[in-house]
Amino acid sequence: KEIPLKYGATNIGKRQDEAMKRFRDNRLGEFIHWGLYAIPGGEWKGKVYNGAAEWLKSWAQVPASEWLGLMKQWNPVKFDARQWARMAKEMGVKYVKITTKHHEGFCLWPSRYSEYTVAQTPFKKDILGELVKAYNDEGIDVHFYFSVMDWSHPDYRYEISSKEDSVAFSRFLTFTDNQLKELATRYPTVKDFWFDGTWDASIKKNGWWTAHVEQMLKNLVPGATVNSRLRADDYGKRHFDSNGCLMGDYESGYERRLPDPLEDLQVTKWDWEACMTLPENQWGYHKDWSLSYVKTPVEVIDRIVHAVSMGGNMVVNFGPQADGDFRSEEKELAVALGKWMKKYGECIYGCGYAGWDKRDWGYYTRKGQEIYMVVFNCPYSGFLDVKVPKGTKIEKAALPDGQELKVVETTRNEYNVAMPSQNPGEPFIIKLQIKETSATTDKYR
Ligand code: H79
Repeated sequence: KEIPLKYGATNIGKRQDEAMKRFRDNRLGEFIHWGLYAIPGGEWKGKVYNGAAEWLKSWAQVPASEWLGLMKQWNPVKFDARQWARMAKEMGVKYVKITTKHHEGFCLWPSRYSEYTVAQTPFKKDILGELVKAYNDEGIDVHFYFSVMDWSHPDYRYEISSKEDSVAFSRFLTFTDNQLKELATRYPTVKDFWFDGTWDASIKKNGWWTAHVEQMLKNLVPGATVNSRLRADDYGKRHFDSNGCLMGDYESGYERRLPDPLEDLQVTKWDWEACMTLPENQWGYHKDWSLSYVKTPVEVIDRIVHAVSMGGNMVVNFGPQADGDFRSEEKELAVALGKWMKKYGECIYGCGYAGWDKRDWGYYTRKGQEIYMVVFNCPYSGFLDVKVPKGTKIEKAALPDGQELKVVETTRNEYNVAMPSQNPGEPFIIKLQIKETSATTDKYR
C-alpha cells in the first residue's frame, strides 16, 4: 500500500512536455570533466595513482588548502570554447554535460559565494560562460553537472552527529542553494542539472532539501530537467521513493554500466541516461591511460546503441588537459564517432525501445513505424534472424542508401534478412518497413 510522502516523486510516469521530449530525442551527449585535477593528472608528489584522476585529492590524502593551491597553476592557454563546441558538433552529440563544480569545490564560473573559482586564477575568464555560449551557438544543449559534496567548504558534513554539525550543514545547504540560483540565473539557457555527490548520510537525512532544489530550479528555469541522483525522500530513500516511484525526471544510476538487454526491460518504463568513460574509470584527465583498458570506437558505439535500444540516453566522457586541449586519443575517438553518427545517426536521434525480442546480431531501435536493425555481429549463415511481435509483418528491408535486402519468412512471426552482399566492415543499420495488422491469415498449422 501507498506510504504517504511529502518529498517523494513529483511526476507520475514519463514527462511528455516539449523540454523533456527534447532531452529524450537528443539521445547522445558529451560529458566534460574539467577542474584542478587536470593539472596533476593522477600524479601527486611523484606517485601515480591508478584510481580516478578527479578523486586524486582523496587517494593521496591532500588537504583542501594544498589542493586548492593548484588554482595558481590554472592557465589553460590553449582553451578555445568554439573549438570544443565544433568538435562536439562534428561528433554528433546533441548536448553536453559540463562539470560546473566537482567534489574538489573549484568552480568553472566566477561564483560570488566561493573563493575557489576561475576568477581567482591566472586565467581569470568565465570558462563556463564561454562554453555555454559556444555550444549554444552550435545548437548544442548545455546541461550542468554539479557536485553537492564539496571538499573545499568547511561546513560540508558527511553525517550529522551533533547540533553543531546540523547548524554547519544548514549553512552549507544555503550556500549550495545560492550557487544553484546563481548558475540558473547567470546561464538561463541551461536545460538540465545533473547532481552528483549526493550519497552521504547528511543529504539522505535532508530529503526535503533535495525536493526543494528540484522545485527551485524548475521555477527558475522553465522546462528544466533534473536527474534522480539528486533526490532522497522523507525516509532517505534515493532515486526511487519509498513507493517505488522514480524521483526527478530521469534515472541516472547507470554509470559505467548498462541495463541487461534481456533481464532489465523495466527501464523502458521511465526515462534514463547512462554515462561512460573511455578508460575503465577515468573522468578527469589522467596522464597515463596505459593503466587500464581503453574502449575502441566500435565498443563506444555499441554502448550508445545499447542504451537507445532500451529507451535511454548515453553520455560519453571527455577529460580535457590542463592546457585546454584534448588528448589525441579523445580527438581520434571523437572523429570516429562523428563519422559513424553522420552515416547512421538516424537510428539514434529521436529513437527508442522497439519492443522486439533481442537477437544475437545486435539491437533494434525504433522511431514511430520505422524499425532499425543495428548490426554488430555478422552471422556465418549470411542471414540475420528477426522475430516479430504477433500481427507484425515485414514488408521491406533496406540499407540507408535504399538498397533492398532479401527477406524470407521462415516460420510464424520469424524472418531471415539477408546480409548485404558487401560486408560493410563496421556496425551498420537496416531499416525495416513493417505492417501491423490484426488480421488472422495464418498459413502455419
Ligand atoms: O564525476 C564522476 C565521478 O568522479 C563521480 N561520478 C562520475 C560522473 C563518482 N565517483 N564515484 N562515484 C561517483 C560513486 C561514489 C562512490 C562511493 Fe565511496 C562509494 C561513495 C561512497 C561509497 C569512495 C568510497 C568514496 C567514498 C567511499
